[in-house]
Amino acid sequence: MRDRRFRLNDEERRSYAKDGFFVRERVFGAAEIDELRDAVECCAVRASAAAEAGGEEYEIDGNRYCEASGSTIQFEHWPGSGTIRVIEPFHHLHERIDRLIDDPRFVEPARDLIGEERISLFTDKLNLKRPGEGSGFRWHQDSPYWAHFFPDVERLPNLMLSLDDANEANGCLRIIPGSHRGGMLPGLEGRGVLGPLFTDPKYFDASRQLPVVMAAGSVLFFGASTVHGSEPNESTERLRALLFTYQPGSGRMFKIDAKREAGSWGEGRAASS
Ligand SMILES: O=C(O)CCC(=O)C(=O)O
Repeated sequence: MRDRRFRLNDEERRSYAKDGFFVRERVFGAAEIDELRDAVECCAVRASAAAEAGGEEYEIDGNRYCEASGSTIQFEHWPGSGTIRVIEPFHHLHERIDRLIDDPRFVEPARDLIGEERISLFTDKLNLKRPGEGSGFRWHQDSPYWAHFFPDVERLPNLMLSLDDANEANGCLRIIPGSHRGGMLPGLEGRGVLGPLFTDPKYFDASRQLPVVMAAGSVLFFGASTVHGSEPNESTERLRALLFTYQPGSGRMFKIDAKREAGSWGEGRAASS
């Protein structure tokens, strides 16, 4: 049964088609956000412990990564840093986060964006930007990372829940409105392994960038080809966000060899493929 309260309205549909994104303010209340903050901090502790216990360590373009506890853990870029920047996926590290995948505030708009009743999780990420050390992220689209695995990239909407007030000082996400309309854009050539996956600034207009300033509990919806990036967190405040990317039907997850249907608690849980 669909929960009609959370379905897309006409203006949201128009914004997503025209600009490649829209925001719903304060979808989650303060008490829930507190609970989710505790859950994500618990995920970070668990991921750190798993990495220290002996994950598979490697570097890409000088940045430290570790495969541990079923996640790719990316550390801050400073030499020797043990501070986690990104965990992908992370939903399996805490029951509260796993349950959130089925929340109608995510599932209902995601169904509308995908245009299908039956949807599943494609991937999920925890982005952590700690005060004074959270690094920025260069301009990129998500579609080039995913296209080899799931070519119908325009049907992979990102839903990003901000767990803290996001503003320019703490390095909120920045978006180039309308940049998705050119589809997958050329990447930067000859700049390391990740270079081709960062979007070549010749192909979009960086002067049109918008900082996505939003209150804790708000959700940003943006497409896989919407060019986005961020500046470092130079403030004294944390910035934490969780992202769920959904896909049509019952597909295999991007980084886990299993399927996780969404919106049908009990039937849809991590059934092995
Ligand atoms: O964490 C950020 O500031 C940017 C994250 C991002 O661009 C992404 O998750 O694709």
